[in-house]
This record gives sequence, structure tokens and C-alpha cells, in this order.
Amino acid sequence: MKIIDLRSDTVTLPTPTMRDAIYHAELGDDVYGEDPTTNRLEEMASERIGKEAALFVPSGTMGNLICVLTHCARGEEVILGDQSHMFLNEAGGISALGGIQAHIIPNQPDGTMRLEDIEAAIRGDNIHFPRTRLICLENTHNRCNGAPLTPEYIDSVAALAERHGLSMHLDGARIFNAAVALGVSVKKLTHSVDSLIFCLSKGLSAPVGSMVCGSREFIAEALRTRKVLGGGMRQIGVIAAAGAIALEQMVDRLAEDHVNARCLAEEIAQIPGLSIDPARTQTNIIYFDLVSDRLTAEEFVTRLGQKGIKLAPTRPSRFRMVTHHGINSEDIDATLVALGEVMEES
Ligand code: TLP
Repeated sequence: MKIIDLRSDTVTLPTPTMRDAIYHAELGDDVYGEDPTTNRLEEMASERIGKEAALFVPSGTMGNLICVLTHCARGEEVILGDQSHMFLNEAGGISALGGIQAHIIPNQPDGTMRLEDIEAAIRGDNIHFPRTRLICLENTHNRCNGAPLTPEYIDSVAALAERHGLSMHLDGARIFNAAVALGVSVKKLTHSVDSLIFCLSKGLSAPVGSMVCGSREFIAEALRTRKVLGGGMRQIGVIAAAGAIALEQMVDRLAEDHVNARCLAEEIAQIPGLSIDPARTQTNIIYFDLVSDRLTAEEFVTRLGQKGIKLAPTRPSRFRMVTHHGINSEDIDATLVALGEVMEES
């Protein structure tokens, strides 16, 4: 039985071209700055993103942590959305390792935070208060149905940050999905932030790695922070080689994942017992609810599993499916058949 794995775009496997590039990668010791393949990837990423410099890091989680630790000192505060990956899914790293406090404000269903909520969260100058240092956005917004944030919105938050002397960081794990979905250049989504990360290992299909991007000065500091966290690696050209192929060859095809996700969402909306607003699906992430009381969330996951479909349960009775390079339109059809059968048989 073919397994259709829709749990995440992190499950993507390297393409044959990537495996070939990995095999032939020219290598050196990257802690000495001597791995030519990694140096090339970092140049390519900074050029593509429109920042002065970039740094290869093992994961998106480490990249976000490096950025926050680089921007903030102990006791300072970061403004974050209450649905953000950095708040919900990064093991409290900024407080555990940095003594940095998260100030949470609501994410709207479209992944934004209201400007007035951000402004109200910025601390005044008072010895009782932590100092606000940083505002973080997420694009696309994982928990908010993979919503892409527009350049206009990002620029308006950046203007607010500038007015208050704050820095801005973007968790752009899926920034290329946002650019492709909005039909804008990725630089339009990044030009007004001070730092960002993006992941090579999700929809772009590289096996490992993320990039931290920012000014030359910021990246020089981030390099130190990466070392502190044990993220200084040696002959990492073996993985950077795949990252370069990801950037060169895998960005434009993300549009296919978006079409597949939209198709899934529209058809799921027709299945009795399941609930979704398909208009919310603009990229490769969908969330839907089980609204039937004829089967439990566990039974739903188990029965789909028996038909070869893997998906990610989030909160009780809510599920996530993510389309990616390993999923084609036939897999979407097969998934819809399985979903229909599971609901009919219950
Ligand atoms: N997200 C993973 C899980 O951790 C939930 C996924 O399957 O979606 N920012 C965002 C917006 C992310 O979605 C993720 C990973 C990260 C950062 C962290 O990246 P990694 O997994 O490379 O540490």
C-alpha cells in the first residue's frame, strides 16, 4: 500500500539532483569559513532574500533562537503572536536559554497581529517593566492555515517597530510559499525586517537546514551565537549542496502544492462530518475539523492510517494536512476517497 504522508512538508526527500550534488560537493571546514559549497549557498541565499549576508544553520528552530538571542539581552522582551511557532513549538528556547520573555498577543485568523495590539504591548520606560526589544512575525503562518502575510502588512509593522526603536524578526520558514502564493518577489516580503530565517528542509525538499539572513553585522554576531549553541559544523557542504539545489530548482513548483491543498480543502468541505473554510487555503497547509460524533479523533486517525493516509492531529478534533513535493494530484484524489470512506463507514 502506498503511504500518503500529509503530516508535514518536512517529510520531503531530497531529489535525485540533490543526491548527486551531495555526492559531488566540494568540502572544507566551515568553522574556519572554508567550506566552498556552504559559502556559495550563503551568498546565494543572501542575494535571493535581499540581505547583506546569510548563515547556514541546522534547523528553523535554531535559526529563530539564534536571531532572538542575537537581538535581545537577558530580561528583555519579544512581542510574539499567540499562535506563532516560536511561542508554541520551539520548546521555550528563548526563555530557557536566553532569559528572554515572550509577550504574547492574539494572532488574527489571517496570521496578522493587530497594529494596535502590538503598539499596546510595547513597554514604556519604567524600571518595573522588561524592555521591549523585538517584534516577530511568521510568514506563511503555520497555525493560521498557512496564511501569507502581505508586503503592505509587514511594512506597516516595520514602520511601527521603527517608530519605537525596536527590531523586527521574521520566521519565514515558508517565505517562498508566501511569495509564490502572493505572486510577489520574496524581497518585497523581507526588505523591511532586520532578520529572518527560512527553511530549506520543508517545501523546498532539502534534507536538512535553514538560513538566517540579515545585515553583515547581524550575521557576524549570529555566527557567534550559533557557535554558543553548538551549531558550528564542519564539512557541511554535504548538506548545503542540497540546499543550493532547493533554492535553484524547487521554489517555482511550490505553486503545485498550493493548487493541491486548495483542491483538498474544497473537496473536504463537501464531506459530511468534516468542516473547513476552503477560502482560507492560500498555500500548502490546511486545517479542518471533525464535527461528527460518530467517531473519535483517534479512530479517525487510525482508520485513515489503515488506508495509508497520514495526517497531523492538532487540538481535539482538528487536523492538519500539508501538501508537498512528495504528493501529486493522484495522491490528493486517493486521500479524498479515503476520507469519504472513513466518514461513510462511521
Ligand atoms: N514546523 C514543523 C513542526 O515543528 C510543527 C511543521 O511540521 O510544520 N517556523 C515555522 C513556521 C515552522 O512551521 C517550523 C517547523 C519551524 C519554524 C521550525 O523548523 P525546524 O523544524 O527546522 O526546526
